[in-house]
Amino acid sequence: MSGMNRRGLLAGAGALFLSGCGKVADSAAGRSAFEAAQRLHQGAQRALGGGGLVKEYAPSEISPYFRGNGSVDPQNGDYQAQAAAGFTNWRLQVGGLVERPLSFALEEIRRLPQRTQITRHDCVEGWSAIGQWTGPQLSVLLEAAGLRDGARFIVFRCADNLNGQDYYESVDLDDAFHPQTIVAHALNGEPLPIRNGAPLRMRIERQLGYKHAKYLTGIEAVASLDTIGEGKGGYWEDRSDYQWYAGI
Ligand SMILES: Nc1nc2c(c(=O)[nH]1)N[C@H]1C(S)=C(S)[C@@H](COP(=O)(O)O)O[C@H]1N2
Ligand SMILES: [Mo]
Repeated sequence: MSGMNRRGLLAGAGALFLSGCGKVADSAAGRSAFEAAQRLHQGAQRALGGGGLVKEYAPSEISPYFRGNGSVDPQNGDYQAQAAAGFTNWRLQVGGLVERPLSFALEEIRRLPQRTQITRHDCVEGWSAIGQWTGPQLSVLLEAAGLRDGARFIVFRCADNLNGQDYYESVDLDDAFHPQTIVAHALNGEPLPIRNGAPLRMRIERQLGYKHAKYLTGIEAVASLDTIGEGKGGYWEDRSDYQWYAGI
């Protein structure tokens, strides 16, 4: 099966599990069937070669405008002051179950080995956009910090507060170490616009849009997601039917 067909097949499977999820997930039985289906989807994607790269596009295919969604101009905390200062004081903390907790300034993030990729972002709300993203691979940061035994998930902390709750997300180590999982500081060759997550945001290219945490302040290795947020691994996972494994 070609990469394209495989991806098309999986996108179809993902859409199946995502569409109408409100109804299916209403009953307890429906929910457990739904969760079993999700595990099947994850297993199927991994069995088909989940380590493969998603499609990358040509510069001519870049969307003229990459819209913002969810938080687009955080008003909480000191975000506005940080933005006014050109994010010169922004820090990205890497901690949790690591050998060496680290703290990066933006300049340090820009000096790490970089990856640039042109990919399509798919939001579960039904829109897509193609953009070129640049930043270090998350694996570079995780290897610098050194994961400790027992680390199984990577949690992303964000500066924005959406409807009164801090946005956060998480992935397993398979997605964390995937070559196209990067900490992006640039979109289409320019520093990230505020609406798209300035000054740092995750790109997790095998996953739906809500997994791509914007306004990134922290990366935390954990053994379990049970005590993070409401325990389902992400802002939307905690308060909607959006699934933690949002593979496309
Ligand atoms: N911190 C944070 N990250 C976030 C969101 C958000 O509201 N806050 N929205 C998510 C959703 S649903 C999508 S589709 C993408 C949108 O990215 P964009 O604003 O660059 O289009 O960011 C995701 N990451
Ligand atoms: Mo989204």
